Amino acid sequence: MSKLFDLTGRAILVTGASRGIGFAMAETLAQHGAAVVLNARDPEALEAKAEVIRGQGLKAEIATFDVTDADASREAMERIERDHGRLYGLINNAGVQHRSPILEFTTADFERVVSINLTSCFTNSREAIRLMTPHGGGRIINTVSMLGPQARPTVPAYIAAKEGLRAMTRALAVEVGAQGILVNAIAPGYIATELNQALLDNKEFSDWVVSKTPAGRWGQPSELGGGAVYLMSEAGAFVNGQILSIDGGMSVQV
Ligand code: GCO
Repeated sequence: MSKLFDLTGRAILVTGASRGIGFAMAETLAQHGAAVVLNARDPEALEAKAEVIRGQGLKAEIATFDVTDADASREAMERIERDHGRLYGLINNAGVQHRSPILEFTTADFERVVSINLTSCFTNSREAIRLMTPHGGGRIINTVSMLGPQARPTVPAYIAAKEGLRAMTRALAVEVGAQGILVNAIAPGYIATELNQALLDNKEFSDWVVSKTPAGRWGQPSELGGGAVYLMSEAGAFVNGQILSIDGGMSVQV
């Protein structure tokens, strides 16, 4: 059997992994042999999700920290290095959304979204790169969004942060490629997650998503896992600085 997508022996930290896309990516990575470390701020929710993976006879640990706490993030990654010999991969998936008309959108709202969705990805990537370099490399995936190049009203902080994260993906890819570290991004379309529950419950909005998506439906979190495996595996060994869109074609439809 080909080893092209075999992640055995690869310790991979996934942030925002107690639900939605983050958990789906972590579960699929574990199903391909990775030793996954699930991060979120709620230890009970994390442990319950880790048990779902362990119940499949697979490897899953938890690391409870707030991604905006740079020291806690670094300590968690150093612990993975001690426990597994190296941190092979990092998926910067943790993110928040804030929807509000511009005149009611406070500066604090904006700064909070940018702090979680962009700044924490920078600090965590820097600390992961510090650990990966002596081992000859590793992989970083940033969860961006279809929104960025495309926009819609009421979510300016999210769009700015996610577009910035696309740019940071390219910036880091060109800086650390020579160290064997590949940095890419996955851009989900509209996925049926808890973060989007308010949109799913809004028939007008949900019908709009379906009408604008060539695949004619919302995506499922499980449909993001394969892209993560690809970018973490030998199959992705020469992919660097790229944005992998997983959106049913929505980003290319007029
Ligand atoms: C929104 C949604 C989007 C999706 C996704 C789309 O309010 O429009 O939350 O941001 O989460 O990012 O690609």
